[in-house]
Amino acid sequence: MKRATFDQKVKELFDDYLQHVNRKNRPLRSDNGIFQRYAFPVITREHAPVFWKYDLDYRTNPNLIQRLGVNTTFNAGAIALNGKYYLVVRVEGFDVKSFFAVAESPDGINRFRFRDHPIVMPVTGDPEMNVYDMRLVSHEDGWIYGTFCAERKDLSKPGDSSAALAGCGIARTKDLVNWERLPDLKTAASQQRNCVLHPDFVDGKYLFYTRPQQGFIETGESGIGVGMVEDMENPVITGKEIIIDPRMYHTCKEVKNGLGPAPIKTRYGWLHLAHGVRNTAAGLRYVLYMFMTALDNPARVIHRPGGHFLEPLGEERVGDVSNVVFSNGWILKENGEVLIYYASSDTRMHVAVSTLDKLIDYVMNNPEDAGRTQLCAKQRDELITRNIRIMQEQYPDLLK
Ligand code: BGC
Ligand code: BMA
Repeated sequence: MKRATFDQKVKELFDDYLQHVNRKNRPLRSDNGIFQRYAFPVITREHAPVFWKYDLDYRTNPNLIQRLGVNTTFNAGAIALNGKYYLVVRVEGFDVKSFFAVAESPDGINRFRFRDHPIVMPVTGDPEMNVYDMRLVSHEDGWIYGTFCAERKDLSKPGDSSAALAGCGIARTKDLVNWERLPDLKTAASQQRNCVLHPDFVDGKYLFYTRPQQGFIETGESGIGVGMVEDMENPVITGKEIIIDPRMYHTCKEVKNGLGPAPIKTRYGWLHLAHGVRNTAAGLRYVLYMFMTALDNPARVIHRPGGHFLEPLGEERVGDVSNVVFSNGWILKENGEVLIYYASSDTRMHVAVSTLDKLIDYVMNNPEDAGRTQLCAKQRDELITRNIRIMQEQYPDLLK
């Protein structure tokens, strides 16, 4: 390529990038009264800066070839700091290694831009193969903690190139720039994924939501658990983890579940967002669901609306790992709005916007799963009967 063409192409790459990150998003009409989806994802791989992928030196890359591809940008932790909105995104290269990178937006919906440099996360004495799915929490102790999955090869099974061990990595920061790595969480279970730190001290201790599992993929008789840690510099769950939200036959969490972001405190209880997984002929299907735990005991579930909260729809259904929505970040704004960040199909980030009031109403007043088909049909039939009476009395025209 001639030098002039090279320069022109570089300029085009930067123009395309800017056009992409500056595209204004717009809300879609809500179809459930609970949240609004948005027309476009908030972060895609096109948000990765040009200089993360290309070698821009004409001498070493005269064909302007992409040297280090970015495959996906998904499963982001979220936090608001000093009036700005931050996502710590799981960025996966073509090499199938993920790393974390901070993206900043002025309003939490538009113009998310990655900082120039990704996080080069410090390692423990046993460096992991991969890290992913960070939960960010601003803890009462003054630190911002990131808990994430740290995955290593399972060396006890040398013949199996897929054998791996998942554990909970922990790092803390004040500014999302400098990260201090702490030892990985120690628990009785051989593997852990989806570990989340509760924002407040509970009886002077750190409370972790966990998801103990028997194998790398198989969770065993598990679910969302809770365990206590005394010292974050020696994070050991002593005693048994209690399962507070078990997976359950014939529900959206039949094969697996795990907590999403750290819960939000409300007047009525702790609001939780989680993912549930069902196995189907087309593979695993991931949806989001919600529940609430007691203010005086975050391990006691007090409300569990039946069914899922958000499912992969339309284009969201297709991607690197299709039929998946996953959330590990949300932000409560001062005006009571809640920005729910979710990734679709392990590929890109979206936002759904709700309010604390609507989420509380949803969690406290939507009915629980009635338990089996006949009772579910009856539950719906009762709603229909009540509605027909209301329609006869108040909207007779609608009955025609
Ligand atoms: C992947 C995760 C996935 C996990 C279990 C990991 O190697 O990076 O995205 O959730 O395997 O399938
Ligand atoms: C899980 C998660 C995510 C991912 C999902 C679907 O086990 O930890 O990383 O979104 O699988 O592939």
